[in-house]
Amino acid sequence: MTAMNLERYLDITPEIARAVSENRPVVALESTILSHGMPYPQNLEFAHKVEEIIRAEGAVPATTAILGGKLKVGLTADELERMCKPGDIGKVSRRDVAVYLAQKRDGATTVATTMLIASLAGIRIFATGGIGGVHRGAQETFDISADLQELANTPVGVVCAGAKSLLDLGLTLEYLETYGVPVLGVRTEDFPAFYCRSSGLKVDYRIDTEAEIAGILRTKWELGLKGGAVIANPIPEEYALDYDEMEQVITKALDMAKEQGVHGKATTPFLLAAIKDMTHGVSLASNLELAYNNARVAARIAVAYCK
Ligand code: PSU
Ligand code: MN
Repeated sequence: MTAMNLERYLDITPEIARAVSENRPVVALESTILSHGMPYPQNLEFAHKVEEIIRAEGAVPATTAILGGKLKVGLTADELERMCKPGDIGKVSRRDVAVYLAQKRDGATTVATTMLIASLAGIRIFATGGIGGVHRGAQETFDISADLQELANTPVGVVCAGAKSLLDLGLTLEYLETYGVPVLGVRTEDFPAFYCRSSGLKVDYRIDTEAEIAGILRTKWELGLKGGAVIANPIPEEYALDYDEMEQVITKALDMAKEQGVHGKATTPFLLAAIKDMTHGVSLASNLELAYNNARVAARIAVAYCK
């Protein structure tokens, strides 16, 4: 995207703008995980704590959102609250961005949109929970998250705990391979399945240090290769959930979605909420912890990338 009049739309806090211009580490964060992925008020507590974790590692957090006709990079406490309180915040993927800006609607950024905004702001590293991917049954529904095309095209490294197995993780990895997106395992050979340390599938490369990951990203972009990377960081052992139990819950959630005719952009939030309800909040605790862990690793990669 060659952006003209970018300053008309991009609103970066002075702290983040300065860090980017001085080549100091910055980590982008998404807001769909807040508005549509977690309940209030746990999401607000999470939003602050995840930023503190990034700061403690010596990087600057940059939570993104679309507010008042601007692509926001860095949110005030009031703005974080706006993203977290139940209300009328939309879910903004790439296709929604121009509509939300032009109509000054307020929206939460998905992985795809956060990558887009981060790259416009000069930020290379982004921490989240899980990425979207190829949905089960995509052969029929064509439901493939725009996150994967963003990874194919936009130069941002995304630290995540893999993806939830409500997706077809095998097809998700095939898709990433086709589009030239490396999948790097953080101190693991296994592709993690969000709540579980392994999906039974393998990452492309196990990488043991944040510095090596930073070096791989640098090499990719110095070569002018477009697109990002999936940096798959498994949930800490003590918070991991049982794979077979989660599989049962997920299967039930998928059946409910089918019965109720849920489709399109509503699918992922519906499934996330159903899983949370069925696990009585146990999944929420795991979700919080894996995201903190991703923020910590992302900050370390960002620090190494700026050396
Ligand atoms: N997966 C999760 N938690 C999330 C999401 C996905 O485990 O919060 C969110 C992310 O913002 C991701 C988006 O980018 O859902 C994907 O939505 P879709 O499948 O509609 O592209
Ligand atoms: Mn979809």
